[in-house]
Amino acid sequence: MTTPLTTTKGLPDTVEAPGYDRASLRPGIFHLGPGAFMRAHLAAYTDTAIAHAGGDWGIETAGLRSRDTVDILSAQNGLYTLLVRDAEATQARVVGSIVAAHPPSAILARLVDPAIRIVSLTLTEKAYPRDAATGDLDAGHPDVAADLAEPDNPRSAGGLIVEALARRRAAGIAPFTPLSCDNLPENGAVLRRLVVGFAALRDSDLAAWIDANVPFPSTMVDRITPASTDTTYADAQHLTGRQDKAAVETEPFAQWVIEDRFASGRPDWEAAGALMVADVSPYEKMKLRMLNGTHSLVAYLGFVAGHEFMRDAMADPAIAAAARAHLACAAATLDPVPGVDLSPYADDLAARIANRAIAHRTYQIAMDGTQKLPPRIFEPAAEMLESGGEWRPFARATAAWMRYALGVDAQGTPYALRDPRETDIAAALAQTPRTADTIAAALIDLPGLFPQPLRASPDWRREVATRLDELLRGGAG
Ligand code: CS2
Repeated sequence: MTTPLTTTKGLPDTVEAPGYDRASLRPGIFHLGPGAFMRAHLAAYTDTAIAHAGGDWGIETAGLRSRDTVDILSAQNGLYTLLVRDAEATQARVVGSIVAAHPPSAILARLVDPAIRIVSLTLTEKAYPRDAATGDLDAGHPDVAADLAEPDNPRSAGGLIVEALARRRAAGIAPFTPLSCDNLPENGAVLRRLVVGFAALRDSDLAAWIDANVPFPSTMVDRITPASTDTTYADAQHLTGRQDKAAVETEPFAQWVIEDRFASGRPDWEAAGALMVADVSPYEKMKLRMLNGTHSLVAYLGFVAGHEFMRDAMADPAIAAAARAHLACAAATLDPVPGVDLSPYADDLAARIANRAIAHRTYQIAMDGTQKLPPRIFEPAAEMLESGGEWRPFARATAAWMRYALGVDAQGTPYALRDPRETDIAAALAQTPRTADTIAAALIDLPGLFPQPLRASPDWRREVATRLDELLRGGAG
């Protein structure tokens, strides 16, 4: 039997190991959501930052609900292998920045520890319960309602952060900095609104204190990271000689842009290549509209055409051409982004999405469409409709999502949508004859999904229906 990865001693020379003494590393960050993305991104940046500049910035982590990854990480002393794949080779690196992994029940006490100075999050879009019309906290969301009923036993990210900050304030402990690393425009501002909104429903003094004392920097995070598979684990074992069930695989590219506002310090993430800026919003918009929007388009077109992986979808000339058109259209919605030329950026994105070395499932990206599409597709479409710019490629992406939302493939085999609004979608479609016009109308009229300018536009409705009709007839939309 192969030895599990529990120590960095004796790793082959070809494997990069942490460049610091792990035994003396103390925690400074608590990370909510120890999924593959965090292990490919924040933990890797922090590993490099500690190697360059030291500091007690070890990462403790937990999932809000599940302890699967946590148990594996604990058994491996926090160690895991990061595989970086490109066309030529796969490089293995063992990352050492995770110092402890906890069950959900331990989170609150750890967030109150003065050693924890940053609480970072990768929880996906649906962990930010917002009212679609106002952007304020959705106080009716079941997790929010449960945490308001029992504030000292919170289970949502917002409830945990508010209770931990309240306890720190009462004990005279400086606040930590909440750091959202999720794919939302102005993710720090969104989190701030939710946390302050939640606190206000409990105690207006607490809300005012958080507002005045806790910074919520926004970040743009980027690294294409598919869910790990048995191939990931087998390749990690082959390259390191250790068994590793927490291994992750990713692409060579990584980008992190962070607003430099921290209450109690931060690691030297610049040493790992992070860009510290005053305002992240131009970068975030660029990445959401160009990378993520094109990702969603290719995932939906690819999935309904029967492509399991993104790389195979991009090998289909009709889908690759649609991706190119989408990239150009998305770029045209952006204000200038400091230091970025959007034309080579678009070329790089097309190559990254098509990367043959990465097995990224179309079905993985297709999930949670109602959460992902508003900033990626609907908001730029609404802006372009209002300003007279090009918006048609956004209608194609929307139609591709609608085709996916029907929940049956071209052979008539059903699949799960994996979307928090799948019940609403099924109910809207249940009473609808299966024509493109009626399907498009039913989905555009779902409450709180499409921005008003799109709902009100006959041109938008017609274009979406036309594209959907093409897809229903088996074309590429
Ligand atoms: C993808 C992202 O799953 C998705 O919706 O678009 O996870 C994407 O891979 C990352 O944002 C890349 O940085």
